[in-house]
Amino acid sequence: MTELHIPADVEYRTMNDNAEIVLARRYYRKDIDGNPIEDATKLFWRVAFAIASEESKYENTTVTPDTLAKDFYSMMTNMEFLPNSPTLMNAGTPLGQLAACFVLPVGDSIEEIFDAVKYAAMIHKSGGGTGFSFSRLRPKDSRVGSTGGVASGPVSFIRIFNTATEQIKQGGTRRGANMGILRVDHPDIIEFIRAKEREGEFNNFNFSVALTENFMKAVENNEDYDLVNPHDSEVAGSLNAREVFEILVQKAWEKGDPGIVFLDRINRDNPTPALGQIESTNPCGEQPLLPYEACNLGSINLGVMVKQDDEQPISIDWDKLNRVVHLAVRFLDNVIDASRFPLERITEMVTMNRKIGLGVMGWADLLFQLNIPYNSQEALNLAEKIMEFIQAEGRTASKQLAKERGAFPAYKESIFGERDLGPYRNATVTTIAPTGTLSIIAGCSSGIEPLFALSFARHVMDGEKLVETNPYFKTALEERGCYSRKLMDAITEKGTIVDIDYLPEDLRKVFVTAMDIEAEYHLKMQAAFQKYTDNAVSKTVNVPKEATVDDIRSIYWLAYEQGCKGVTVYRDGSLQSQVLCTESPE
Ligand code: B12
Repeated sequence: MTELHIPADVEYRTMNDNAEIVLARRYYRKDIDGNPIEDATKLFWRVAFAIASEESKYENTTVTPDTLAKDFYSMMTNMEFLPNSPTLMNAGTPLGQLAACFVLPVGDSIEEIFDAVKYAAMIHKSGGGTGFSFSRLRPKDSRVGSTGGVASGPVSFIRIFNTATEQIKQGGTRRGANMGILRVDHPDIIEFIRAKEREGEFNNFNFSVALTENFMKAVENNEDYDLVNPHDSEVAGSLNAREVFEILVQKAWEKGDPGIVFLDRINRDNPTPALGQIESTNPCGEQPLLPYEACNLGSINLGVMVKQDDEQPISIDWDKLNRVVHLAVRFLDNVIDASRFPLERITEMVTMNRKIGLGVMGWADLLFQLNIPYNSQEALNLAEKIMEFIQAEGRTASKQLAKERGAFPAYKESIFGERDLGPYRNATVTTIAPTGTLSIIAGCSSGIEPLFALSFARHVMDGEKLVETNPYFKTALEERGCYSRKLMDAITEKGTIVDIDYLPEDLRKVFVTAMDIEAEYHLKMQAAFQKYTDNAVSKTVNVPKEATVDDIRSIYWLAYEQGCKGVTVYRDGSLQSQVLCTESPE
């Protein structure tokens, strides 16, 4: 690789310790002996330069690539916005695959199943995650015409996808991630719901049951519903909807899996129904896509979208947020042009719709600074206000790009074209991702999640332990004269301060953690952001160990009532090996 020239006026940047560990292990380019040949400055300049260079192919552009590269660089190194991991890893490199989310179809034949395994492997190698619906596969034990034998059924084939994923360490970076979806009316649904009973099985998958509105009504009325064999569309039996729902809830209570997705709802928001139905999302649930579609995401760090004038209290800096939204939309649209996909079919689908997914991270950090408890009506109102702003400005930016570069090619046959809403450059603009690694790099709270704990250990990258204490919390304690080593030890053990009654009441209200927050507020927060998000919102409702099966049932039901597109739950301690734990002080 030729050495990339960094202009003299590009400021050198260093990262915080945890970010540096993650970047060094997973993101910096390496030589053949595995030694890093990049630092943070080089990495971000490589990305900024590669993405800005795409600008030169548009005649009507309103910006120059050089200035744009510097703007992109500042936006990323100031941790105002970060693109998804494959863009950070691969922009400006020969691989050049920059999207995080893919959905692949799985057809009902050995050839089609193994094609999907192969395509998934190619995507995982480049750092992307894959979602599949297995609903087209004929059920277990049904006849296979060509051989006279019997079929193995979806669950058995998913095992092959899981094993293949296990073996591909994404170019030495990370293991692949998958979403496996099965419709609730598939005859093998009970086997699917129970598939993750044994811990460690299907560990490279998130499982979700695709619930239909008909099914939810049948649960409500305690009725039976039909199971349909996808191979011949014949009714293959029936089950009591309430009983199926109960098993689903019970399994989610036991092991955190399966989650649920509402397919009818997702398809109601499908911007291009003429191109096909949506049958799956990406691994973490935030990005519904058509078969063979891919999407690149990026997240704005809300924690730094604030200002403090004179002696005024901290407030949201709407001008800054506006500037970053517009710049980020241009960035993500350029990523589509810069990206090279492992399959021609994917390139075709991506360039037809040009979907992008701009979202947020650092939401809990923002609330801390504004002194607003996560579990309050005020926080819900602010969530709607911010996301409405981002969606509206994001669409304005996409319209502006359409003027410069043309609408997305499928615009005319899209719901926007039919309603004559004016051309957009992108079929979708907003998505809220979980931002696992990105939030570590940006040093902020992840996605729209509350803090897991005020001080906690993350067990990451097979053996690395990153201890995190929320900086806003530490500052607040210091300002109020409450900071002491003894208190910090107590907090590291418990993770929360709600029960530490000698701390000021207002601190205990504002600095709430995932486990302090009533499940209802987790859900309402997801719904508040979903209201103004084109795609979907990734959220895990984290509940304490003591949560009951009834609690999980209420969460799933509320997700349905609140208009969410899906939801995932996790009860603390329900898996023996956990990623996030509060730690006893050593
Ligand atoms: Co997950 N997942 N996940 N997940 N996942 C999170 C880690 C988290 C914290 C989300 C939350 O807010 N609750 C919880 C864990 C709760 C806890 O520890 N207290 C969680 C859970 C509960 C699950 C599921 C049970 C489904 C669910 O949400 N109910 C399943 C279980 C998987 C299994 O059977 N082992 C699940 C599945 C997944 C998929 C979609 C497969 C991907 C992981 C695959 C991949 O990317 N290669 C996934 C992701 C990406 C995440 C996420 C969003 C980011 C992880 C990350 O990149 N970390 C985090 C949320 C977050 O951190 N914001 C949740 C940073 C990098 C640097 O560290 O060590 O490489 P890493 O990360 C790896 C591990 O975190 C591992 O995969 C990561 C990538 O290789 N992993 C594991 C991911 N999830 C889980 C869950 C468990 C229990 C274990 C042991 C490992």
